[in-house]
Amino acid sequence: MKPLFTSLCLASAVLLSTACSQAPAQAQAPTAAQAGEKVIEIKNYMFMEVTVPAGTKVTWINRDEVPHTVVEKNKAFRSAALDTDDKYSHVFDKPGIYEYYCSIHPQMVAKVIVK
Ligand SMILES: [Cu+2]
Repeated sequence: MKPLFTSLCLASAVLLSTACSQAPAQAQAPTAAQAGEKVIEIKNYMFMEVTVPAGTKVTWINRDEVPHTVVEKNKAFRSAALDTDDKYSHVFDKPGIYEYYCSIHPQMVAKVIVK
């Protein structure tokens, strides 16, 4: 009888500790809702400057009748030539200031500030 009693005790101890350790694992992470998507329209040979939280997906849309590109100064990202209404997206995971320009019209400069 003694071995059976011992194993029953062990089994209930395992059940108890499992039930206890599951509770904190089910708590939800509260940070996921902050990052979203931000749209930048390229218009009249100009970008828009934006400030976004880390994790944001930024999408550029070319509203001009000429092609533009989106090229980061330190090559963090680089789009192909965007024709009218073409889009390009980049997800900004790390905080920082990202200066970029259009390689076809180098006077077009702007920045994305990631907090
Ligand atoms: Cu351009």
